[in-house]
Amino acid sequence: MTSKKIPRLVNAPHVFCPGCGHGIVNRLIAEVIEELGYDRKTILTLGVGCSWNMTRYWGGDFLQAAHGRGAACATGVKVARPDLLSIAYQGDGDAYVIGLSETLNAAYRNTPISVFVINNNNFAMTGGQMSWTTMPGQITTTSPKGRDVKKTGFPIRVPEIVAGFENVAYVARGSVHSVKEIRRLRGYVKNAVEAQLSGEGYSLVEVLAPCPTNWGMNVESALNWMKEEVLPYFALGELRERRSKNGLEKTIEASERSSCGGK
Ligand SMILES: Cc1ncc(C[n+]2csc(CCOP(=O)(O)OP(=O)(O)O)c2C)c(N)n1
Ligand code: SF4
Repeated sequence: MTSKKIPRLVNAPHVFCPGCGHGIVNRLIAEVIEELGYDRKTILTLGVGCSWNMTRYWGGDFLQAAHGRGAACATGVKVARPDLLSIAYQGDGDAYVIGLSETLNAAYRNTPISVFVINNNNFAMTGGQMSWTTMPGQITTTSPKGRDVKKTGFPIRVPEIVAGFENVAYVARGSVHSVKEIRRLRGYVKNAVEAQLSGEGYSLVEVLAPCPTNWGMNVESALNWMKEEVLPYFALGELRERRSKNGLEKTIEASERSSCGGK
């Protein structure tokens, strides 16, 4: 039997609750960074939320952005040190509610950063408040009778918005609810990082993840709830596939030609 090597970037056991999705995604990101030889050339920008627990065992360089400012800080890192890999790691409350503007602006500019958003359908660290990704009818501490979509709107699908921006390099939504999907997610993480390293531009990978603690469920029922309620609403897959840098340059040239009447 062969044992799998733990990436150098993971230097202690994780500290998330049992059944939490964060640890799995952290591990995949660490594996991909190491595989690509960037474990000493990466700056991780962490959002405010349970993602901050990564600092307890992350063996690489990192900073913490003020709530919602992850994409803005990761942009600053990239501008100052374009030779480094700049990754933002955030929760849905951080990236999609408080920091929606920063998230969309970085994507809209096609800034070459890789953004990973853990969508666990709530603001977890602060005790399970409703987020814009909270499911219809979902009970949270601020929707104790279940989310009423007539009053608060339907869950937001940010990757679908970002995938509509013309020059964005890569957008995908993965999940950690099964081994098969974890394997597929590893490919999405690698694509996102490679899109930055090859100069194609901005990438966003949203990851659907369980938060058994704030959902008030055991691990098994949390995974079942994901399959029954969350996955039918948040479709998995690549929403914007990578194009080669040349392909992107051709798109830009074509749009420049058409905007000046083909002259
Ligand atoms: C500007 C600002 N607003 C609110 C907070 C409080 N706060 C800290 S963590 C957090 C929840 C984060 O939720 P999310 O981004 O979804 O991450 P999760 O904990 O679910 O992984 C909130 C609201 C803060 N620190 N700063
Ligand atoms: S509160 Fe939820 S998101 Fe935070 S560590 Fe626990 S299970 Fe994970």
